[in-house]
Amino acid sequence: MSEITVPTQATAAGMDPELFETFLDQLRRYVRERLIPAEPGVIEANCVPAEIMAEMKDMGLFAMTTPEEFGGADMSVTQYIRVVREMAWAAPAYRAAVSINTGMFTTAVRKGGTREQQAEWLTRSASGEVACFGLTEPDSGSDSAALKTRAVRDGDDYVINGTKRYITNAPIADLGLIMVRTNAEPLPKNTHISAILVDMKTPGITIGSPDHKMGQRGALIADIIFEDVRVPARNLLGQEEGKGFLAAMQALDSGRLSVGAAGLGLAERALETGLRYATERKAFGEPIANFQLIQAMLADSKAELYAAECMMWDACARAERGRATLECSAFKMFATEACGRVVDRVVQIYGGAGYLAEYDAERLFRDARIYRIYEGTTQIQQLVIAKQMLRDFAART
Ligand code: COS
Repeated sequence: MSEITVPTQATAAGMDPELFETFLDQLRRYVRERLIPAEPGVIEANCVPAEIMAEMKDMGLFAMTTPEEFGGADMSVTQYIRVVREMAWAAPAYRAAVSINTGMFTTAVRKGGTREQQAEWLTRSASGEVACFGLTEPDSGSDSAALKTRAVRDGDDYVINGTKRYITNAPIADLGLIMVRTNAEPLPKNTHISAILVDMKTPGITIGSPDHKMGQRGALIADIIFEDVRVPARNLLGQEEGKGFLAAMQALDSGRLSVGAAGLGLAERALETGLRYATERKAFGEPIANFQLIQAMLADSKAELYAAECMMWDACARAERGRATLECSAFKMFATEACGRVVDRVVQIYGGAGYLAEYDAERLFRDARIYRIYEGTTQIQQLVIAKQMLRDFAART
């Protein structure tokens, strides 16, 4: 399967539409015939096997959103998010391995990096060097602007000290975009925060042991500890202090589309599983799918996923036209909450079997839970949406 490659004939609106649809069909087959059957090994070893990582690199999955000039396919937002949704039918570990590169890392470097930074770091990211995105810390999650990791200028370097927490891909990362405080005191619009590109092999960086999580085996998260880590000042994103919060928020808009699509894909798979079980399992002498209370759960799930899919198309189209913070948050919130309801109903349809580890329903239920939390909790999405609504209201009254 690894001979599939992302074609690189990008147009102004992303990849050539026909080539893209062909690629998406091939990817769907790769997910069904290669990634899903390999899931037990991912779960057992708690990592994506090296040969699958190599295949995903060869296929160009790390380069989907990179501009062509830096070795990528330059997919549009819609195309990329449709790929994420397809990948999310398989265990979340596969998407986690590529999506920091293709989502938050590439978005931030494309929007905020200098040309030299883009040439170096986007090329490395596209070639499959795994990226991580360091925002969260032990004492700052939702309140990102309160982060404490310091970067202090010293000659031609910045010296970084601090700890990042729950960082996806930290144990396997080659590249990092790390949010740091370049001013001890808070500044207006959070301009005390800067972003810095870090080679993760730099002396002074220690990676904690991978955290034990509720689900999503193989998607690794860990602490990153910086102790007097010297990074060339030319690695400061945009070569300007104070741009880090903006870079993080723009990257999170993209990350929220990706998590919304991941929730949608996982929920679609769960519903397919539930539908099959309902037609095969018999009670009172007939398939349980014949019972209207089972049908109600199937129908509610289908309707919610249809709504989430419509939001996905619209939010992506808006993000292609400009800033779409409200819609990215609304899609992420709705799709991941709907995903939570769907996986819960699927466990219910399975009955007692749904509580057993040997059935997919139990694992999908656990894997889904984090989608309502990372890249901003549902409650943070509510704040983002309401802030934008109140601002728009004030502007027109
Ligand atoms: N796009 C462009 N610019 C943005 C932006 C976005 N999505 N979000 C914020 N900004 C810029 C704006 O310039 C903004 O000022 P104005 O709104 O006055 O124009 C400025 O940044 C400050 O933004 P804001 O006032 O909203 O910052 P707050 O400190 O109030 O923080 C929240 C806002 C809480 C929403 C933010 O900290 C957040 O998203 N937290 C959650 C972090 C998260 O998702 N973590 C999960 C893991 S990270 S991988």
